Amino acid sequence: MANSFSLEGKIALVTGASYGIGFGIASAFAAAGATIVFNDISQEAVDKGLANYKEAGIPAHGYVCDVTDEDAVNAMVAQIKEEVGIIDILVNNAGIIMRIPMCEMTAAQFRKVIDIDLNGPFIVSKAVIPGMIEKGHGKIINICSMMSELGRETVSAYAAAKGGLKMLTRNICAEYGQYNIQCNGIGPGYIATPQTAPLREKQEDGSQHPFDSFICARTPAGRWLNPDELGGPAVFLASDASNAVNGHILYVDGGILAYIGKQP
Ligand code: NAP
Ligand code: GCO
Repeated sequence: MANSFSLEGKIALVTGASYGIGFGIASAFAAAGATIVFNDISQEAVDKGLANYKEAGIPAHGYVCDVTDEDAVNAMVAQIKEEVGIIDILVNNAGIIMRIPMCEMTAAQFRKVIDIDLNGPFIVSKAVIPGMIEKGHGKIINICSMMSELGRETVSAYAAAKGGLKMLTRNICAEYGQYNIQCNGIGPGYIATPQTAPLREKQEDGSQHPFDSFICARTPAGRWLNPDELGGPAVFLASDASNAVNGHILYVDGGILAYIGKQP
C-alpha cells in the first residue's frame, strides 16, 4: 500500500509554484520522489522559486511561461520533454484574484481573472494530455477553491473562474479517463499565502483584520490553514493510490463547507 503513494520516477509540473500553495504541493511531491518542474510568469519569479527550492534541498527545473499564452505553454511543454521528460503529473495552480465589487469591475479585469484562472488550466492541460496518452497514464490536479461552491462579495470573476474550473475538471475526467488519465481538483480553504495576506493584515490599532476573525469563526479549527497542509491530499491525487478517483473535488478546507460558523 505504501508504494501506491510513491511518486518515484514521475515528472510533475506545478504551475505558478515559486512560492505559496504551488510550492507547498511541489515540496510534498519531491518528498514522495517526484522530479519537480515549475513555471512562473517572470525570470525574477522563477529565480526566486529556484532559490526557494534549493534552500529546501529540492532539485527543481524552472521555466518562464505565462499560462494564458498558448504558444509559450506549448513551447515550454516541448522544452520540458526535451530537457526533463514527458510530464506525468500536472497541477494547475497558477492563479490570481481581484477583490472588486462586480458593478465596479471592468470587463477587462473580469476577463483577466478568467483568462488566468480558467483559460490557463485549459491551455496547460491541453498541452500535456497528448504526452500522458503516449505514456499510458496521467494525473491532472486543478486547484479550485471554496469559491467553486460558494459566493462572496467582491470576488465574482474569481468565483466564476473557480466554478468553471470545477466543471473543466469533470469534463477532462469524462473525455480522457479512457486513457488512464485521472483529473481531480483540490479545493483549499483559507490558506496563509501572499494571495490572502491582505485579508490577514493587522488593523492600525493592532487588532485582527475583520476578515481574519470571520474566517477563524467559519473554520472549525479556528485558524487559517498552511500551504504544506495541502501536500498530503495532493500526493494522494498524484499517486497510483487514487487511480480509481476521477472527476472529484477534494476540499481541504478544515471543515468550512461543513460548518455554519461559530455560534455567537
Ligand atoms: P499566490 O501566492 O498569489 O501565488 C500565485 C502564483 O501564480 C504566483 O507564483 C504567481 O506568479 C503565479 N501566476 C499568476 N499568474 C500567472 C500566469 N499568468 N502564469 C504563470 N504563473 C502565474 O497564490 P496562492 O495563494 O499560492 O494560490 C495558488 C492557487 O491556489 C491559485 O489558483 C488560487 O486561486 C488557489 N487558492 C488559494 C487559496 C488561498 O487561500 N490562498 C485558497 C483556495 C485556492 P507571480 O508571483 O509572478 O505573479
Ligand atoms: C477571498 C480569498 C479566497 C481564497 C480561496 C478560498 O478573497 O475570499 O482569496 O478566494 O483565495 O479561494 O478557497
